[in-house]
Amino acid sequence: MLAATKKPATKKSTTKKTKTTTKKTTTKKVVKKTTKKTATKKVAKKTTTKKVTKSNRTKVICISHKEDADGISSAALIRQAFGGDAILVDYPGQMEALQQVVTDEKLKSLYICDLGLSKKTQDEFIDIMKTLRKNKVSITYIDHHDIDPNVVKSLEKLKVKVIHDINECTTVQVYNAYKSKLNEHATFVATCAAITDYMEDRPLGSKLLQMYDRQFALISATVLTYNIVGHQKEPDYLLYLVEELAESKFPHDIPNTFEFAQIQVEKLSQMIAKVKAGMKTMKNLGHMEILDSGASGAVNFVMGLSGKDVGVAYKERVDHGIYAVSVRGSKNCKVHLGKIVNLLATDLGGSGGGHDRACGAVIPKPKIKKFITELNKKIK
Ligand SMILES: [Mn+2]
Repeated sequence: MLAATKKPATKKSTTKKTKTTTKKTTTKKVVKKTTKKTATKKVAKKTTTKKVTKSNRTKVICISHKEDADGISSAALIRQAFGGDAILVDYPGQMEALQQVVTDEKLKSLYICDLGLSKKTQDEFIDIMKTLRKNKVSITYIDHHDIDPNVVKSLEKLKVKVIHDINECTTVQVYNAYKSKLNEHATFVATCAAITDYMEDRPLGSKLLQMYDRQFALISATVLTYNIVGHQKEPDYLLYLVEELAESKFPHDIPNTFEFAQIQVEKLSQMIAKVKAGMKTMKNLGHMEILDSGASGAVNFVMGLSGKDVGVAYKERVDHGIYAVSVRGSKNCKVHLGKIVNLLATDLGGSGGGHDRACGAVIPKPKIKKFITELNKKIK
């Protein structure tokens, strides 16, 4: 307990440091690059108006997934290759972030990483891309979630660069596309991302893992993941991780990461007992409502301990009137859970989707039982 109370305190102090440094350095960098320009710009702004705003576009932004090592590592490699700032979001927060950047008159190029689209979001997504392209913003969409082929067509028509392969994690694809702009350490960042996305056995992912001692890569990926999962409510810490990875730090070189991982491991071990006590089963799945942690941290235990090939964990987001749902399939699960959940969630007024054996959804609170019973029917 002492350790548990001690560590977050040190963490807070580092986070605070980064709170100020992250923002300052990033803004400083932009200012540095454009000091002279902005000086003249400001003057120019006063006299002319629209012509200037066009040439004003200097900003690079990467919107990436904040919940796992693949999203954080993608943002880190984009930062190493192109500079700029990251905006880290979860799936439901993605559209809000896009609505925000679309109004940014300084935006020059936008990278969108590891954020799948669903039936519910894809039309609005394309509309926002249209507006950005009208403003001559260059856009690169890099992902590995299942995607509607018509969306890819629409994006390519708009000259959005689409890098999409369901067979490699996003960071490996970022690495592969931009290796000439990245240093050697980027291979390690990509390896860790592949491990956490269960994709270190894929053609590119496995080649990267071969470069490193397997156990060293596994412990690094795991510690990184636990630090990401345990800091979901501290956006500045997550941005700090992006910076440190972009600057070629190993997870063990980032202060307190192993100590923090130990706290997470202890929490997870308590989860095993809770899941054993609270889990329910249906014919084809195990499910459980989670009250005091994230659903995604519990879902693998729900699947594993239920003895079923599909596990569902759901947590209420009280102020939103919804459940955040995580779904996992075992290796024996032969259906594409991401596709099924995308359709089912949309039918129930929510949204969702993802991979064949790992996906998530947002479900309106009154529909959660229906979601589980329907999913149970659809996966036999
Ligand atoms: Mn991913």
